[in-house]
Amino acid sequence: MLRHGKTERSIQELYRDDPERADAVAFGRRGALKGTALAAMGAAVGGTIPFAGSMPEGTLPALLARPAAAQGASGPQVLRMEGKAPLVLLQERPLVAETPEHLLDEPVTSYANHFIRNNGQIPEVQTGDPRAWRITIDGEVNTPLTLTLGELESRFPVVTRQLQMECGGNGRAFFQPQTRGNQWGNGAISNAEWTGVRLRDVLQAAGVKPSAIFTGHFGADPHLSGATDRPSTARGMRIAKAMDEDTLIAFRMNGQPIPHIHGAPVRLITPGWPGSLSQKWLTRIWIRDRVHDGAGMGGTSYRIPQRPIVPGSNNNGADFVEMESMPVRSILSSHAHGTRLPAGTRSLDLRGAAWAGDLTVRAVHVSTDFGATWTEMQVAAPANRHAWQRWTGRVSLPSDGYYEIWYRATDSQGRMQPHVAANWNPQGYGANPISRAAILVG
Ligand SMILES: Nc1nc2c(c(=O)[nH]1)N[C@H]1C(S)=C(S)[C@@H](COP(=O)(O)O)O[C@H]1N2
Ligand SMILES: [Mo]
Repeated sequence: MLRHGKTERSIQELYRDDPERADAVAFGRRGALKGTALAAMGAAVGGTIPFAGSMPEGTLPALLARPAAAQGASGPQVLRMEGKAPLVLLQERPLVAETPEHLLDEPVTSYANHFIRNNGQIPEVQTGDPRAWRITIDGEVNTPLTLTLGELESRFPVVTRQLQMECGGNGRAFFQPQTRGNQWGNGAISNAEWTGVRLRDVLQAAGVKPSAIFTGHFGADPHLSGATDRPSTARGMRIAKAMDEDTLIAFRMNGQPIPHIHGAPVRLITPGWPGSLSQKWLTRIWIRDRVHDGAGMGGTSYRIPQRPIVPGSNNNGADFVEMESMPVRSILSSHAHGTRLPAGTRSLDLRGAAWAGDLTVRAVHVSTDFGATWTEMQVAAPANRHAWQRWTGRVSLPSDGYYEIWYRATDSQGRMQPHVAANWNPQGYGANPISRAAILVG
């Protein structure tokens, strides 16, 4: 915290409201960043800055500028829930918790480290046989179906896949100006192993009519207000994505029945598209002859501008488009942001993951000198389509001091994570800027 006038505000808050002022308060006038300004910055980050010469002017060191949620368990509030790691609690009601990047070090995301996102209340835990749970497929189909979980499992081929699920708002905290919604860092992502049946097979059994263009999803979670006639969320997708062989009606996560908080006993998994399309506690799929108009559809909900709009401006989203495949992103999982390493450490073995919605990741690069030079990492192939890709690599450090690990991925179409969050939109979707983790040596 930093004294500023009569009230104490965090440098993050000040930076958000008035970045130039924050920069001046923190470091004095930067100019060429030498002499006292450089010394002040070094004092603020706890070490000399070997690559200060290539630091972009007007940028706060990552140690001070990264969103609270990205700073792991030192952040404001920690989730306390049985079997769960100390995730960062972003909201209690509805319950929302982010996984700090360094806890995403497992190739397959465990229950303990899986993020949580709810829009409504958490439904009551079901008693009795989960195989009796029913889902309905209706609307633009020849034969509406009501199937129990037991029937789903016995009638259709059962598949197991590692699938990324990422909240549409992942990275929201990187937007300037701030947008409404949970201030996610990069941790609203998982790559669990899901077992279920293909939605496509079930839709084919029902017989999709030519008039079908969209799905509409419903779950058993009550609206946050408790109103029983309002679904907490009811999103939908283009039929083509519903017909993708990786879009599953899932009933096992990592070989076990799906834990309650993650949608027991049955949920959708729609990998690579906004996580909101992975309906938990699934009860019904309504096949529509128009773009679905349920809760969380239309306007600025999960919709993004086709042409950039003025950041911070009002817009009703009328000419926005649905957010579909998520943009390329990388995480660093080997070192927590803010890690201090022993004096004399001269190289770092780095690890992380990267993914790009329906696409794959072509490359991951890391810079330790504020982007002046970049080192290419090794990127493994995905375990299967729509799984994330793990990356590893080594960087060397010339001396003790304050470093930032900058990491960025490039997708299979050559699109790279941008330097700052781009295509600002009112509800903050799709922010995927290059990430910066602070590391102190000595
Ligand atoms: N029924 C229901 N399904 C839901 C939600 C919800 O609030 N209710 N939230 C969605 C959102 S926004 C996301 S990002 C994912 C999160 O899944 P998780 O809590 O298992 O991580 O679930 C989706 N499915
Ligand atoms: Mo989400």
